[in-house]
Amino acid sequence: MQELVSPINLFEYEQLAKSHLSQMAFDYYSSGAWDEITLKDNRAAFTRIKLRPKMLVDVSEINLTTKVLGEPLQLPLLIAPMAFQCLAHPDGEIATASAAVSAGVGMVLSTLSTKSLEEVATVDNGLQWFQLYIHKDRGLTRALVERAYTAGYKAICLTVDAPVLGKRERDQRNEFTLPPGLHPANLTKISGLDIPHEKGESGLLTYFAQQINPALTWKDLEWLQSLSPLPLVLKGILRGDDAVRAVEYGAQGIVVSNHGGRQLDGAIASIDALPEIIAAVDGRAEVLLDGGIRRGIDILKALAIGAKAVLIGRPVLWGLAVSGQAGVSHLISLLKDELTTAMALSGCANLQDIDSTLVIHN
Ligand code: FNR
Ligand code: LAC
Repeated sequence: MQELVSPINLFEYEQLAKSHLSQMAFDYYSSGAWDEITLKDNRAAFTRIKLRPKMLVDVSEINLTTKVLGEPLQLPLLIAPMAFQCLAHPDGEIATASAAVSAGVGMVLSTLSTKSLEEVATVDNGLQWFQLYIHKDRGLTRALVERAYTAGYKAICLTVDAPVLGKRERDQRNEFTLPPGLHPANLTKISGLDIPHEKGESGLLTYFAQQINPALTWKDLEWLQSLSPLPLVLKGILRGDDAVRAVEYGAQGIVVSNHGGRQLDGAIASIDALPEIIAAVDGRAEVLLDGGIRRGIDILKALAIGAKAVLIGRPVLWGLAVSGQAGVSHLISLLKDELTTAMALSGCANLQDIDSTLVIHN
């Protein structure tokens, strides 16, 4: 097949990225848990939502700027936390953060980044949040939060949908581990923790089983909040009652997410979970969404249902694999263009004009 020289949409980036990645890396990035039902449904659910555009509106100027937890963004977009970005490109999370800062979008850095949180913070403080995995070792967890605060991260984004790692069978088959020279940089230096090579199993799954605290409950949020003054965002909420509890426990943000279909297969598509959560939260926290965002119209639909902004995951890894920072920048500009066009065609000049009357489920 002829190589796509310059991808014109996010799907073409994925196609092109395949040839830049090892099978182990591509499988780790792309896969979902078990039968990948939720992974596919995250996309399919968007196609079930139809738009009801408004006509004869002046859309000569489209304004995409917004604020998330008080920080300005050039468009309602953040880059989702994703582990091990140096598998895609030697610059890894530094390239991603640089692209995010220059486009004026947010970025959430994974606990399991392959560049340290301090290095990534030097790229400067756009809207950078630190994604936390609470380890069994409380001292280690405390140190991570304190380091994130000292380095200037603006929020702690606690992932709550991974008490154990979901079963990604391609990773099991590949005996996923990191190649020589790559490490979870935030952990290796201070505690020597690394991703093992495990016969017949994903090394990441083993890492989770050994290191991540599966006994975490709502009560632990008080302890977490005592570690720093940073606002708390909970990532991985899929029910209205959990969203209400998140607010009661002081979360300022909620990311409606099923971890890109990588945790509980069969879980509801994130966009299908959004209406219940928007109703339950009732404006008391900012609600974001990730999972299956690939087009500007997907962002439009999420905003119409009530999300403040969305996060994109895998496409960023495809951009990184194809051409590092430039690839991520280009990919963000494609989405921005698509959102601009989608808003113009829907009769929305500002994000505030995007309301629930714009969508219908069928
Ligand atoms: C993830 N995700 C994730 N989430 C998290 O909280 N901490 C993490 O370290 C990771 N790591 C990670 C690695 C890879 C390779 C992927 C693809 C995803 C989940 C991520 O933040 C997000 O929820 C989904 O990727 C969003 O779905 P899409 O945009 O990939 O469909
Ligand atoms: C993943 C973990 C690291 O989804 O969140 O691979």
